[in-house]
Amino acid sequence: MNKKILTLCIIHQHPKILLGMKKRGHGEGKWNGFGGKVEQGETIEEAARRETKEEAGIEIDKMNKLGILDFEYQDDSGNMEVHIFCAKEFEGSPTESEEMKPKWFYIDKIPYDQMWSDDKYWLPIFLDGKKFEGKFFFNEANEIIDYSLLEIN
Ligand code: 6OG
Repeated sequence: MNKKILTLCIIHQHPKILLGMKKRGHGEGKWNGFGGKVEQGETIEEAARRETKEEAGIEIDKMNKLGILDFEYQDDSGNMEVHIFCAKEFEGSPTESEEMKPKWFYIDKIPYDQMWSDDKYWLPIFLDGKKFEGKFFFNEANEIIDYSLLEIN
């Protein structure tokens, strides 16, 4: 099985989070954090910083890894392990890129109906500042067929 390692970074400045509308590729038309594949020769944290800079034009220094999620597909083709980071501070101002259009959302107005279907399960734990680990199984229509999710102390 060939599992890709990816990052996902959400800026949380209470009571708001910064998300981006994915303009192309995997997840197009969905709001999500910033992130992508870890490249050879970089650490997972370096990849998280690079992707956030590329997609939203902002620089992150301190960040906290809150979650690791496995996404598995029936044919194993798109399986991934996603490392989810929270950052409170950043430099620069969020700027639209070719890939993402950033926007702030109040945490009581998160657009779950325009996000990946797993997000409504783990994002509330993330917003509490808690750590979590989980696995989501998707069918070919990108629907969740099974999942497990654990909060970690
Ligand atoms: P590129 O392939 O564009 O990076 N991603 C997901 N995020 C959530 N919340 N749920 C999913 O459910 C996801 N599948 C992928 C990981 C893709 C970006 O999208 C995230 C990366 O940040 C299936 O380089």
